[in-house]
Amino acid sequence: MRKIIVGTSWKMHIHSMKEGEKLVEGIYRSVGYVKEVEMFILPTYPMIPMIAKKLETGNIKWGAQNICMMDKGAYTGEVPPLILKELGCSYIEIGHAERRATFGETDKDVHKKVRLSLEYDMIPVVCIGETEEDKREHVGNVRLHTQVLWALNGLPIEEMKKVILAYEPVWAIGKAEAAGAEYVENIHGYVRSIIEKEYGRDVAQAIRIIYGGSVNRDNTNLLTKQENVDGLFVGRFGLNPEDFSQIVKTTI
Ligand code: G2H
Repeated sequence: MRKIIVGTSWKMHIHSMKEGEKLVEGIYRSVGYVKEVEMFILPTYPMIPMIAKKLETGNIKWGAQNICMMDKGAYTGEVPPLILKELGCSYIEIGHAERRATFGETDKDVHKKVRLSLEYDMIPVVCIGETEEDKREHVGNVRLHTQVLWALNGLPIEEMKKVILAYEPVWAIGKAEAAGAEYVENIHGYVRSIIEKEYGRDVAQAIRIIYGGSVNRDNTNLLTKQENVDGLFVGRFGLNPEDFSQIVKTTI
């Protein structure tokens, strides 16, 4: 039985510590003690210690929106994974479409980051998803197949089961509406079938596949009713405690 998980990435939408404090306090007040759903917040790096303090008690975990491919050395501007672990991060977002497009992150980079996160005992939340162009050219499934195999390639089976895949079709990110529930269910089923074919049924049934891309309080109901949708990854529409808690509650 896969536990439902709802996470939110604040991306770079929260522009000050004060704003971050207010938001995390509101979220904590409204869903901090929900037990039925696993929850996490991914703020920007400098906010992590503040978030960790605010979420010390209760059931909401936290993490980072990225991790360095290397764990130490002369890498200006990067953050050592051990520090993320020391700050209590439980989840690491990897390979978001914005990072792939704007910062040139490749499948190979994603793979290195997945390994490093697991090595430091943090759960990788690996974003996968086809672009608008992939969809138009009918190569969306090929894209997903490649991304899934790169993410999981060669991991020990027990480690592999910890990975969370976040299906975020690039064409549905930052839009008014999420992808349709039936479409999402089909893709999640396909992703699970890729895993089953490569690594067996046990792993395929254990890995959680969540949906992200313009999730809002009005479109979660149908999405989370789908058999292969194990949770949600929320962006803009979770930047308000009311909305985030509403989204969490629809998954229970
Ligand atoms: C997609 C999502 C966050 P938004 O990246 O998972 O962001 O809901 O703003 O499209």
